[in-house]
Amino acid sequence: MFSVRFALMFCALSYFPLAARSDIARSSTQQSPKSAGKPNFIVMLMDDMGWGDLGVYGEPNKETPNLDKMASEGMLFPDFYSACPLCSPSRAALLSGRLPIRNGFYSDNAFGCNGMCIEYTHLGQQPRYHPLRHGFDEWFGSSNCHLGPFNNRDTPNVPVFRDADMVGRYYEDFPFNKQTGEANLTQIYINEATSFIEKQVATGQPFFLYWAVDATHDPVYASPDFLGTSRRGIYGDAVRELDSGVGRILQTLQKLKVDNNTFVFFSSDNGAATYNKAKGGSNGPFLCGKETTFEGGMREPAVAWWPGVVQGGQVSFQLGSLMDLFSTLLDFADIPAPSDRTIDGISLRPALLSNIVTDRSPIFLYRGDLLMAARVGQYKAHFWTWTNSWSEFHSGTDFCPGQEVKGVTTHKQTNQTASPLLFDLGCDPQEKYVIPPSSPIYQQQMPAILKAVKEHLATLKPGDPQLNWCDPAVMLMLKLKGSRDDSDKKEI
Ligand SMILES: *[C@@H]1O[C@H](CO)[C@@H](O)[C@H](O)[C@H]1NC(C)=O
Ligand SMILES: *[C@@H]1O[C@H](CO)[C@@H](O)[C@H](O)[C@H]1NC(C)=O
Ligand SMILES: *[C@@H]1O[C@H](CO)[C@@H](O)[C@H](O)[C@H]1NC(C)=O
Ligand SMILES: [Ca+2]
Repeated sequence: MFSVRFALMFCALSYFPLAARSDIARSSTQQSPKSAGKPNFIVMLMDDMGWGDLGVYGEPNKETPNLDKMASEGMLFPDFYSACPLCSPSRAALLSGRLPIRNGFYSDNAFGCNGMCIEYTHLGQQPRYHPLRHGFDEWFGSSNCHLGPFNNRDTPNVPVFRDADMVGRYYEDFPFNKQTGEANLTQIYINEATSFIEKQVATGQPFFLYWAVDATHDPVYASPDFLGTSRRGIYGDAVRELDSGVGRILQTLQKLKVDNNTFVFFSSDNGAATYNKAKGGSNGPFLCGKETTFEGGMREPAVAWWPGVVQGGQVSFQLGSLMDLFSTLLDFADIPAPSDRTIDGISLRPALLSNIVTDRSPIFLYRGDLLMAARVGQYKAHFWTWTNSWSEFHSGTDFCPGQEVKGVTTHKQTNQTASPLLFDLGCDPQEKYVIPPSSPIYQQQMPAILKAVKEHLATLKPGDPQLNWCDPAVMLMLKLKGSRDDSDKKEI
């Protein structure tokens, strides 16, 4: 009987409300035995790593020799998006192929439950959300990540699991030095990944490895061999260590001679956290960062690698989304996509195999249940603009440091629907120059965008919002940070 082994590394993944459960895993078990030619899949998903953090995208400190090599041997996607500017909804979309508004990973008081809350609210602590109940055969990691230290009875430190068993807690059994940023977690995740691959190759079964590591998410960390080795502090150290992990995983595939039978895709769940300023990552030329629907919030680094199948040294201008990985993996695995629901992803097969660009429905950029913007071709229209509230901004949290664009990076939630702001991302990837509504380009492009949006909204059936509720145990850290308050939620 054919089966694929699924393994999940690390955090972020009890993100499986019922509607977003892993369809990939479920449908695979219904397949007929044709295992001989089945490819393996590895999705490497970084946390808050920005488009501009890779050498191949122009980061000047050259911290990513392995990723740069991966790109030179594979295909680079400069126009690739996440499905949400925040961790959890973005990840649920990747695993379900569906927009968060459909799969339920959103909050319906659009600007209400604030960004951090969405990010750190994991409805996955109940047993029913365990990855092993959603198609994964193995799991190492935690349903929450990068939280704490809590260290008390009411809010104990976050547990780490190996499969069904708890193997310890962050800060206690998996030490993390908040002063120096020293932690050996990335090394653990690299070793887990390579030993899973070795074990799977030995059994001859195809596998899917979801390597969702988080060293570039605050609190950023690195192990002793990498601490202090980059030119941009601990963030660069973390990037270097993750890059070395990418190298070790690819080398393991080569050593085991399964590289030409393994599709590897590298990306990130949302843009770099620009509000961390010099301690956060880089979104390259793009506007603002994490939590926003400007390019810096959702344009992601993306590299595909499959020696002998995906020709090396290519750049694809395919407009892509993390949700496409769902459809692409099903396509390569020869598994029909579920027909009982709308799938937002498309298969990237034509791009990967023949560098053909597929025309697709727009990339929709949501915050909560509010459609903020849409990209069609190289044009992007903003229907709403907002960065963060004035009160949050005045207390020091700036999503767009040094990048204010008047009338665009607004601190009021501004309804632009009557005259959407249009940008040509081809000549203005920085979203700096609004195209005037009176211009021929505007009059030519806007009707097509509005038509596509109208069709999208007309048929959209929102899932039950599952992120309105915030677990107080998880929210404690936000209280400690003290940077957000209730008044932020009310501001319109
Ligand atoms: C990381 O591993 C090194 C070498 O094994 C060890 O000396 C160090 O204490 C570990 N650091 C942490 C924070 O666990
Ligand atoms: C991969 O390469 C090996 C030789 O290294 C070859 O025997 C095999 O047919 C190749 N597989 C694919 C899918 O190209
Ligand atoms: C936004 O503006 C449009 C066009 O003026 C209007 O139809 C819509 O009701 C507004 N939405 C909200 C929530 O105010
Ligand atoms: Ca993230």
